[in-house]
Amino acid sequence: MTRALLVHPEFRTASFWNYRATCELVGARYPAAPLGLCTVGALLPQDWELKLVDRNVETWDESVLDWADIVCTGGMLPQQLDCLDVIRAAKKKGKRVIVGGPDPTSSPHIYKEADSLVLGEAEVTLPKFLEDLKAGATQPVYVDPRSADMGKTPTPRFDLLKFDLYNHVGIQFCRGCPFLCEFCDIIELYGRVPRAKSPGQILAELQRLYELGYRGHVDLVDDNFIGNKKLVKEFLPQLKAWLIERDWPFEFTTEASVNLADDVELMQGMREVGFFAIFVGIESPDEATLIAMKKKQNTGRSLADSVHAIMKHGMWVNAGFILGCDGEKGSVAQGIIQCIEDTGIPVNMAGLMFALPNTQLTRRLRREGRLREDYDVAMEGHGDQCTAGLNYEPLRPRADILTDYLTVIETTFAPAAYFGRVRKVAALLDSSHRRHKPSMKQMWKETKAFFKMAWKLGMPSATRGQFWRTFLGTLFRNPKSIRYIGSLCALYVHFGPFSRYVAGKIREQIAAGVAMPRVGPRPPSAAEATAPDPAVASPAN
Ligand code: B12
Ligand code: SF4
Repeated sequence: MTRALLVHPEFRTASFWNYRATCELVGARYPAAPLGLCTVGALLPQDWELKLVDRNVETWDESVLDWADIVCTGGMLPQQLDCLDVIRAAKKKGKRVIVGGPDPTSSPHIYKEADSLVLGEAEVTLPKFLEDLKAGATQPVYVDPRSADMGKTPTPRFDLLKFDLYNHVGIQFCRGCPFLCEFCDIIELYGRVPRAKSPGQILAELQRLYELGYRGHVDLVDDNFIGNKKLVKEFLPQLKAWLIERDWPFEFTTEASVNLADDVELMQGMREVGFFAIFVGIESPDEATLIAMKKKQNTGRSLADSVHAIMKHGMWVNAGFILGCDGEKGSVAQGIIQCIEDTGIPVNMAGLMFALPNTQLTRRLRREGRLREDYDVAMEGHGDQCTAGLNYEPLRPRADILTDYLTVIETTFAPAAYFGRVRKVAALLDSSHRRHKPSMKQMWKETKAFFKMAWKLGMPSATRGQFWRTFLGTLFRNPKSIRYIGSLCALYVHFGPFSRYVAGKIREQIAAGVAMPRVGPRPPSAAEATAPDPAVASPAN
């Protein structure tokens, strides 16, 4: 019997979504479970013996490699350094290593120490690798231009997870997005025609989680959950019936484009099944900038009205903002700060533009000679788009963009500003319909978390007044929303120190005044060179 070790590399550096300090309040060690590797686990021969080690949540003992015949690893860009360490450790022990996932797919040249790169969607490329493995003749690289038929994706091997170590688990309804944002790698990796699993498949996945004893927060990790509204509208009533039969074991979050606010039926449907938060890419309040980044779906609307409409349907909104885009004509700080205030979004992931490998933006910057030579190489101490952005020569002076960013971070994450926005959410968030009842175990976890949070936020003078005003105010005025407002407060245990860390790093960058080296000699990788332009290759549905 073949023994396969699935290793989820560590996110080593501080980053916006690495909110471990908040997870620790509820006894978890990392926000999200590794859904990609659970899916790979389900695609490997089921008579193989599998073990999953997530380096974000467990202590690594290299001897675990001795057990394995084959090591499967991979992930996203912030996991690159750790992934390379895993590959080297496994190779040192003479193990066969296969690598996959979004970063190896977009930057395969970085991972060539592995025996085989099984790129793209494993549903498409893994079968050929397994066939070759059986025949004793594996190749160094497996690529396939076809997209996976989501109707055939198996239920991920959730049984490999230790649920208590995570804040939530993910499931995936669809891949791909119909829009055309210039900086986005989703449409290159997964195409512009959203491909969805059938309602039956998703319900089978939820059933599996249910049988394994998991309860609570499930994140639908779709790039854009409403990419195909028709499919979602067909699915939601079936999900509701399933939840009723099992007395509402789960509640949900997801990512969606802001045009969700235009569809009351859809928001109503999501509210009825217990969605409580969604992430929306706002990017910029400035229409010219949005048009320059090809994010036209965000133009011609009041962003504040759209966000408030979603909140009134029981879902708080987290949002992304980007600074440093080519379309910016001057300082953008005040516009973004005003937008964040008007929309009342507490968790705004304001970041610097980052040219991800395998995007229209990256190709354009390369053509224009503005891309940094090592733009796709993760470096020790570099984080995400908050501290390692602008990996190219921007049009506006770099120092101006960094100063704008510093102003946005310091203003919007100051305790009074953050908690003020949480209070706005508390005033708008309608929780009258909620049916999910946390289990006794969850309630006990949340009670303990409250005391830890009260210690961390309710005692220090910097946050004391804001925290108690927000928490107690909600308890009196909108008690049904208290769990959710409590979560937003708890996130500040991470975002408070993280925003100060980012501000410090940006100050250092401004002081150093470093201009990034101009484009180097590296030609585009095979994946970059052959990537079809999404605008041409896959028309939106
Ligand atoms: C959910 C999600 C998150 C979550 C949780 C992720 C986690 N588990 O920790 C959060 C919010 C934390 C997150 C954060 C970030 N994310 Co993210 N995230 C996603 C998202 C939307 C879904 C991931 C997922 O579960 N997919 C479903 C599974 C089934 O797909 P998969 O993991 O890709 O696995 C498939 C294949 O890749 C392959 N595969 C995967 N692993 C392996 C291994 C082997 C051996 C093989 C053979 C195959 C294989 O097989 C699987 C089945 O086909 C993806 C986009 C996407 N559509 O995937 C972005 C994505 C992975 N994130 C990305 C990025 C950039 C980030 C951030 C850096 C910035 C950001 N967007 O906020 C941060 C950094 C996080 C950190 N801690 O530092 C990029 C990665 C680009 C790259 N080149 O690496 C993606 C592709 C999209 C994007 N632009 O945001 N993310
Ligand atoms: S809306 Fe834009 S950024 Fe979001 S997934 Fe679609 S194309 Fe990418």
